Amino acid sequence: MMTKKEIIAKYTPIIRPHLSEKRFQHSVNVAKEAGKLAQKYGADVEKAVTAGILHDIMKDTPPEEQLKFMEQWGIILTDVERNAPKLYHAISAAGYLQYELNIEDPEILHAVRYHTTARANMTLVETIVFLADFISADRTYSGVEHMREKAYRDLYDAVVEGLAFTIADLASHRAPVHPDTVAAFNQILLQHGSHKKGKSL
Ligand code: DGI
Ligand code: FE
Ligand code: FE
Repeated sequence: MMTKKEIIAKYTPIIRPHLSEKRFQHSVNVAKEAGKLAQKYGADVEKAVTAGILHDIMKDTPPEEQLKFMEQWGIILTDVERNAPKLYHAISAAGYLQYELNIEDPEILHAVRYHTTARANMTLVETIVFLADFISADRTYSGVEHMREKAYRDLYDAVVEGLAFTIADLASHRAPVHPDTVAAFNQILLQHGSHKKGKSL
């Protein structure tokens, strides 16, 4: 068993050279938030904190460099992914964990891989890392306090709200929405019954 502090201390020298000061602090904040959410919801705290500290390790790496790494590792992108450089960092980070850090745990790898798009039927750890990225201490968007409160009241309600925001924001900018994002939204709505609160369309 490692404590949250020990996990953050272990991975700090690994992520630090890859990241700006701001992005480094964000990563630490997401790790701490993921640990808190994991405790609240009875998820594996070590996996949540590990995925949290590592989730954005490739965020400050130029997209072309990320593409080269992904090619080396045999990672094939879909058309939507190839045309959205902002999506590269989650996919290339999962590759970095697997092939450079030799992390084998599929739940940690998936939590990193799907932290931006989400996907249908996420595990509790994946769900928690996705949400921790939305509500970490450095987030300042309007409504963040409401999201933080919701995250500790109803995990899936908060995830649906986050996904709805992301989908609406992408649509408003005429940016392609990743199929995994739509699938996550639909699955959680249908499974957790939030659709009953909405208008019947
Ligand atoms: O890396 P962070 O800034 O902490 O957060 P993130 O990994 O959630 O990245 C957010 C960015 O990813 C934001 O600019 C919107 C973009 N994004 C999220 N979901 C999708 C997406 N872009 C496309 N094209 N499609 C998606 O489904
Ligand atoms: Fe990210
Ligand atoms: Fe992030």
